[in-house]
Amino acid sequence: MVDCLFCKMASGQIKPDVVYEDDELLAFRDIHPQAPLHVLVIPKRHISNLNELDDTALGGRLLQTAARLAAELGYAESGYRTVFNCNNDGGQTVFHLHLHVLGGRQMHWPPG
Ligand code: D5M
Repeated sequence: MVDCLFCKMASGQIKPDVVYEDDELLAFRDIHPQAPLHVLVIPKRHISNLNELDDTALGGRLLQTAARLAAELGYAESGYRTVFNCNNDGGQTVFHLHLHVLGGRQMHWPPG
């Protein structure tokens, strides 16, 4: 999608701080980290948000990649949180599907 920030990252036009990449997925550090670990895992193909995710295998790979990265970066045992924000009430600001992976501090419930 022409004007999508995360599509530009997926195509290499904009270079984020990448922690993982394969043919289908990209993971990079959030520019405004909300925790010591704050990584976003995205599909390279444009999907606006969770409402538009029609590929269960891709959804599974997003989740597995988040868990694997959290483990590789040292947060499996202490714990971490994964979040998909969807649309206005969900707090979504970038309309390209992304899975937040947050760790390194105590998370709270309910979330803000
Ligand atoms: O989360 C969108 C997230 O995207 C938010 O946590 C900031 C992050 N973001 C925005 N611009 C960039 C760049 N350029 N690099 C890395 N991270 C970025 P949402 O769930 O839509 O509120």
